[in-house]
Amino acid sequence: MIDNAIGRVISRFGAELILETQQDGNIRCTTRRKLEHVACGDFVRWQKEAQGNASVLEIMPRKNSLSRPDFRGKIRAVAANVDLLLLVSSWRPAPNWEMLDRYLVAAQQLPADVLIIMNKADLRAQYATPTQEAALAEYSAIGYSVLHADAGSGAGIAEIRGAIGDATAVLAGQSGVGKSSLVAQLLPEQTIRVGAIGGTGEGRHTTTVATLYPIAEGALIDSPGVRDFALPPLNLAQLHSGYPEFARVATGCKFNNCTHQHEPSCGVKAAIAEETLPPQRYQRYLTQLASQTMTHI
Ligand SMILES: Nc1nc2c(ncn2[C@@H]2O[C@H](COP(=O)(O)OP(=O)(O)O)[C@@H](O)[C@H]2O)c(=O)[nH]1
Ligand SMILES: [Mg+2]
Ligand SMILES: [Zn+2]
Repeated sequence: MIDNAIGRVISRFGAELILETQQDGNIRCTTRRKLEHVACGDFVRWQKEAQGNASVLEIMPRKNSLSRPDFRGKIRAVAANVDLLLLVSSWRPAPNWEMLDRYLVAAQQLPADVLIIMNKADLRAQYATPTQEAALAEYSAIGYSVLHADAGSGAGIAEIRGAIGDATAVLAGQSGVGKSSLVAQLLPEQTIRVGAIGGTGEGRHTTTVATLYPIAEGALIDSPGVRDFALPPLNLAQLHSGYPEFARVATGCKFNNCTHQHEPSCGVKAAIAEETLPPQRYQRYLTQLASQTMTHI
């Protein structure tokens, strides 16, 4: 009997994929050809084999994919067909705003919607510094949605579930901020591996493979923690797409390829001087600009 259908990649172990299928539930599936690039969230065409095995025939075209370097430094897609990035930070480990900014640029490139989640709300009073509070307030002022959550008490969980709706959402953020703990709250029927907290307040890398969990009408992807998230080389317009607060004032720049750094008659620098733009974001933008190998300006 030959059955031919579309399934979605839930996770991958070497050459073996776990697929979510309509008619057979979750199945193990081998890849015939080398499907090097298949990622969690991909849709694939699969087929039943004579011995009751199943194999993948092809990867369907993707809407988009979120990529980052693996432990060998090789750029890999970790999630495909992404609608929403859940960007998780916490008060301990301390927020890494540079990384959050890079994820916001990446979200524009996908494109995907964004929800900024500040987890470990229970540690806010104890650990949040005035500078960190000001940095966080900048994101809301720009117009990003910021949600305070506590994976311990369950605060914010209903809001996160509501934000996911029927979307495919990916949890992203430093290791130890509580991504897997949020998954455990969102999907209490699943067994989720949560990192033991170390002396540094940072969880251990216990999430070893990217996994897609069905949630209500949508899907939620948890992936192994990363130390950092690097952007691919971008052009200036692509980089600027991650700084929507510049757009309004950049109309005052003399040059339309203004980098808002050293140019005369720069609307962004003027707004910074007048304190009408968020200053911490601008300072980090300059760092990001300097670290980017501009493919073209
Ligand atoms: N105090 C506090 N600890 C949390 C919270 N969420 C997660 N943790 C702890 O933080 C550590 C890392 O959690 P984990 O979910 O593995 O983080 P991940 O690396 O982002 O997946 C674990 O010890 C969790 O128990 C929270 O809201 N409050
Ligand atoms: Mg994890
Ligand atoms: Zn400018």
